[in-house]
Amino acid sequence: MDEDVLTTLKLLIIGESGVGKSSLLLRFTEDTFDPEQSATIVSSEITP
Ligand SMILES: Nc1nc2c(ncn2[C@@H]2O[C@H](COP(=O)(O)OP(=O)(O)OP(=O)(O)O)[C@@H](O)[C@H]2O)c(=O)[nH]1
Ligand SMILES: [Mg+2]
Repeated sequence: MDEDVLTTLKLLIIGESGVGKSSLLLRFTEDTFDPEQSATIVSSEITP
């Protein structure tokens, strides 16, 4: 085994809007929390 190989981890976070997906990721990657975290994608109605 090559000891220098870096492992890439891909993580898919799925959930209802506003449940805290971005906050969870920010806590994990930067150990920070923003109580006014804005929505990642501003919701827009998808009409058939
Ligand atoms: N008190 C508290 N508030 C939280 C927690 N996690 C997230 N929030 C707040 O809840 C709101 C929504 O959090 P987000 O991380 O933006 O949620 P999201 O799932 O990424 O939302 P979308 O991007 O709209 O899908 C923000 O105001 C956060 O600050 C928590 O563990 N405790
Ligand atoms: Mg988000």
